[in-house]
Amino acid sequence: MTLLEELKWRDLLFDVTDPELENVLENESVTFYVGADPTADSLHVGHLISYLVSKRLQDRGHHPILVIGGGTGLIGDPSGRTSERQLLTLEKSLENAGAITKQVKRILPTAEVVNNYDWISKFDVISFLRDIGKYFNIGYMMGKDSVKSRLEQGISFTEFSYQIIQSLDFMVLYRDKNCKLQIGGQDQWGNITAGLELIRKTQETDAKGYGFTWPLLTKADGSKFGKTAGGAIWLDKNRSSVYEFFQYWINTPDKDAVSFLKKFTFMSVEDTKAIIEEFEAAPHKRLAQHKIAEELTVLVHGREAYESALRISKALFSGDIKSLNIEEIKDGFKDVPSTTVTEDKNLVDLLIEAGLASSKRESREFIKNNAVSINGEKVKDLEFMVKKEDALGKQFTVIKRGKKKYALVKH
Ligand code: 545
Repeated sequence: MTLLEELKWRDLLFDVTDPELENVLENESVTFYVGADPTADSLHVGHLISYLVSKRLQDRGHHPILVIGGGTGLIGDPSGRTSERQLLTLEKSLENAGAITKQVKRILPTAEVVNNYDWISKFDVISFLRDIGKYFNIGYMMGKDSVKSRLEQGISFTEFSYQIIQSLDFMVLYRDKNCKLQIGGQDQWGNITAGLELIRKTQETDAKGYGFTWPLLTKADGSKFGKTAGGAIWLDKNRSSVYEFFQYWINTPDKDAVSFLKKFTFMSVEDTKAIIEEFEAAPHKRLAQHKIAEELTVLVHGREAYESALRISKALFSGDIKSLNIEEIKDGFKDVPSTTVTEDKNLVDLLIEAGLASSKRESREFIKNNAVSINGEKVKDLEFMVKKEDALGKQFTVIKRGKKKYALVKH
């Protein structure tokens, strides 16, 4: 299977600028690039795809350049957006760029990472308009989806000019690093092709660059990829804990599992097909979801963090809370109802306070029926006191009611 055939099979190929690219990628080692604008101080799972596709190319012997858009981020890409962006300050753009650089280096440790602020900021307005602007036709620029779709609503000259700046990047990388290929999501097609035009017009006559895009990520039920009720799933573990990240993939609906398995894991096509077969024969075992969660968590957060997330999820399932350390308890119980107590408390009252029972009578019923455990141990004593001195790390008491209702008591 050629690289492009494989991407196609994985549903990672939306469009290619030139069919010849397929042979080029089979016969040469190609330097390519993908860009990301530092609009936030962390990537979220929706941005992962750029680096996963880059990894696939790298694994086949091509050389990635990861462009962090410290410069373009100051302008604002109108692609795929229905309204004007809020401008980032220079400080914020560069600070975010630094944070994102660290993240992408962890995913692709051997890739070259550059910040386009380094060259874009050196342009003066006269050279920009004379040496670059002269190659851009207004009609051509207005024909781009990103601009056309915004004409009614309004688009500033700033965002209108974005395609020129991204084109300039491609030209600079082509000229200075022999970078022949730019990749990106479907929404980047206009920017990528504008860059190819600029290369064709400014570089020597046989100059030739390529581009390809992948389709926008979707979910079978139409909900937004990468988002939960609690918001986006970030790659920064201080924003989304490793356990949340892991859990996001574990919770992949069966309907999306095959598609995610193909897009997000690095097993060979053959092995992936075998997993798909096993998954489809017994979807309740969630083999596909586990593979996705394992590979992505290890890739983004490392093996140890993955093992910890797995331990949390097993402990929550089995009720063996004592096997967790304090950090794992914080992560694992972040989203369960919690209550803070300043003194030792009777369990009957605490069940109500923690939202696990609606009356004292109900509390007692649960306890009598053997349905309540404290830190993983069943409690049958109606007089049971929940004490700080018995709390895990003297900080937390985990109450479980029935098979899977949890509450966290903070002392
Ligand atoms: C900048 C300079 C270049 C080449 C590309 C760029 C970035 C590009 C762009 N890309 C998107 C993006 O989102 C914000 C990331 C938050 C940290 O705006 N002009 O930067 C997305 N990109 C990944 C995919 C995308 C795209 O990062 O290409 O399609 C989403 O899947 O929207 O020289």
